[in-house]
Amino acid sequence: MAHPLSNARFLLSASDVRQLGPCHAEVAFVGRSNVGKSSLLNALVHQKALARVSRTPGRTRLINVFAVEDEDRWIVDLPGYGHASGPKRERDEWQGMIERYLAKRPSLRMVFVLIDAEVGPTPLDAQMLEWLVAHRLSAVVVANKFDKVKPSRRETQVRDIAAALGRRPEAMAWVSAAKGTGVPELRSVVASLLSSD
Ligand SMILES: Nc1nc2c(ncn2[C@@H]2O[C@H](COP(=O)(O)OP(=O)(O)OP(=O)(O)O)[C@@H](O)[C@H]2O)c(=O)[nH]1
Ligand SMILES: [Mg+2]
Repeated sequence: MAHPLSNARFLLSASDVRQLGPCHAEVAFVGRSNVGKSSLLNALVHQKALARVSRTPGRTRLINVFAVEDEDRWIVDLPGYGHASGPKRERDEWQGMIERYLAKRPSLRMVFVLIDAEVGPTPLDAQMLEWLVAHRLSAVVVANKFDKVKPSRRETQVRDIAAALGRRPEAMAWVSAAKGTGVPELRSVVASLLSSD
């Protein structure tokens, strides 16, 4: 068998959930702008530039859909929330776009909520997690940029972040999209979510 998630390809971009047809299974990546959603997605699918990576926060402005294995098994890269720049009306539009997508996809099996492992969860991250719980959606917290946490601080940081979110550290993913730490484990989780019936 080929490596899991090795044949991902771009399927379409949408500005509204209503533009998406049905699919069999999908998982989505959400998180603050610049937290590394696109980078992590590229790392997970073994491609350098499938999802666009940017130094400019707020770059991914559309719902980007990638197919893995079959046409109807999707990984969805969502626009980042909480960037400071841009008109408020535009920011509200993106927030609405994300929430409508999350609320309207019965095939959505898991939402991966990325947080910055160095910064820790922001109020907006906590709000997103509460929103997901209120809407009965399954979510896994993925702490990315773990490479930026000094090795001597990692243990404390893991404990503090998990405590702040009221989650068990083992139930979270601790990864570095840049260095590849934790990526194979997360890849297996994503692959099994998408491949089951
Ligand atoms: N050190 C480090 N940098 C990272 C990591 N992951 C992403 N980055 C960097 O963080 C910046 C933002 O990455 P993106 O993948 O574009 O972030 P995003 O969440 O998709 O951003 P938006 O699309 O704007 O919401 C880029 O400069 C990446 O190179 C990581 O694990 N470690
Ligand atoms: Mg992005």
